[in-house]
Amino acid sequence: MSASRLARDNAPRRVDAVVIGAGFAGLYAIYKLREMGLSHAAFEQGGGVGGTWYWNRYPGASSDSESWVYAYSFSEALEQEWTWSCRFPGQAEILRYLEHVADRFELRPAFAFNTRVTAATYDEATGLWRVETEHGEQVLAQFLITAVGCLSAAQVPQIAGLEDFKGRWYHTGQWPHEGVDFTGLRVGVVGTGSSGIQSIPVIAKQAAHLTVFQRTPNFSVPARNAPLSPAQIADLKANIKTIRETCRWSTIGQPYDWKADEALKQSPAALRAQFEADWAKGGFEWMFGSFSDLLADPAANALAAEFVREKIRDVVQDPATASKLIPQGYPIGTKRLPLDADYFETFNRPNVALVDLRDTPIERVVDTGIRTSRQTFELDAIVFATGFDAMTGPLNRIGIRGRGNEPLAAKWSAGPQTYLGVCTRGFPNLFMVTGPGSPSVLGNMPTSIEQHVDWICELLTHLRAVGATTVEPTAEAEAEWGAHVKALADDTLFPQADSWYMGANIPGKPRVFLPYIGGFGTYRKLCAEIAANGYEGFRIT
Ligand code: N01
Repeated sequence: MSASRLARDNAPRRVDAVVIGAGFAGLYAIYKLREMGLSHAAFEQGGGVGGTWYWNRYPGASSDSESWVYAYSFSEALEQEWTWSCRFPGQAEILRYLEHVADRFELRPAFAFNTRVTAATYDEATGLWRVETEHGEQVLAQFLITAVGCLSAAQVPQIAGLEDFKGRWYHTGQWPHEGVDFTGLRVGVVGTGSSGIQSIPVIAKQAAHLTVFQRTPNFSVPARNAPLSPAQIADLKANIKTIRETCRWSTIGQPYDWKADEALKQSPAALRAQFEADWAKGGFEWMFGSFSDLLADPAANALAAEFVREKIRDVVQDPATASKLIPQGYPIGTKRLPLDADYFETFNRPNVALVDLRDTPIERVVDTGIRTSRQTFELDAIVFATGFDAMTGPLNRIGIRGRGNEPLAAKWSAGPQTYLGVCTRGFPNLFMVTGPGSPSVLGNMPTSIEQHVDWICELLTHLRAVGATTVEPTAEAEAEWGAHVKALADDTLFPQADSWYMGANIPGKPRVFLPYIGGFGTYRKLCAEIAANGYEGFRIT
């Protein structure tokens, strides 16, 4: 092949927009870009669509939002034709749904799968993003849309000796697609966040023996999953428009909101009756559709925390195990509240043991298992349910460089700086779906994603309409937004916990509250106002 032909064949493709990620966000972004007639290229690291639901195939993985709202709302036909089997669908069903959406709207052909983006660099001279992939492909694009999720950078702890382990080890967020058969095995699970709390009861039923390595005891609320009856399905479909509209304006993107009442104003009997009634319903509503002071007033929070502690004591038969499982020292709800199916009950099984890492920390992994300061636990398999480098991790690891070749990770070294969680100064025409500083992880993700993608696409339409090519937040707007996000968080109990919301789970990560906590409905209103005022806070050129 001649050199000139080679150069021509390797010349970067030129498109209007590049999308990274084929989960809920990336699929919808492609749908919208196509609708707007913008040319696009899209890359996905995984071998198929699904994002979170492509990777998190651990036993027991399921949604914590009700199926009828953990879905797209952009297509009435889709809402009517898709039928969920139960209240909280499992990973396989959600993945089937996303595959259905990809096929129904012919979104798959837009994506290059098994293709990691290795760099995205803004060229000030041309005003274009140069996006490079692991396979050497280069694409030039005016707009770069990251749809990489908030919880996609899996975190395996740096524990000495892991390479010596003779058994198999797994991270819940990178689960083997062929599944894992734990039958007859001695299994250790490290971590008791949502992934641990969902997987532990299922693994316990399969394994010969399960040892749970717990660093911080967690509060958890029963999910009470159940199949949907034909009558419920008909009712949900008939009312879905109203339900989704309520989600759009609620605090956490769910079809309920805080009650007007405060817990501290209730009589003990009324408080208990309400807590019990919500507990019996299952799901997040127990906390986030409950009294309005639970996450703002320490005394109100303590009432809720004590209610759950009592429930744990009631369920767990061995008092010593119950006492290790009972969370203390941080307000309930300030670490992301898990929903569970018989999590605490699992510790009554004869084949399950709990190791409190606060008493006896892990010293190292050895060839036969995990050694704590007290003893070695012989294991055939280890499951790390140890979470993610949340919100900033997925963006920082892409290799994004803005004006002056500045790496995004360098700009954010003391914590993320964004305007509305969508854009960041110095990185023109970069749009982050559910980026840090957006409500995203504090609510129902599909609700957040649709709002972000719609808002970004309206902004792109606006740019075209006014003949502009570039949009970027001003320094003032970004600083004000950062201060606002911080001030709102500081007004709550959230900063008191060592949570991934605070970056506290990643050694060396700045301690900054990452999402916007002002409420999803408020945020949506604000975004709409900013757009209506000619995109206040943005420099459009
Ligand atoms: O991760 P986590 P996750 N040694 O960070 C422990 C979403 N999600 O994957 O609390 C020992 O919550 C850590 O201990 P500590 C949801 O938003 C959603 O469970 O840091 N232990 C903690 O117990 C969720 O919040 C769904 O002291 C170590 C656990 O590992 C988010 O993803 C399902 C350790 C990590 O908990 C993350 O959840 C699942 C170490 N070195 C997840 N490092 C649904 O919607 C960490 N830990 C259904």
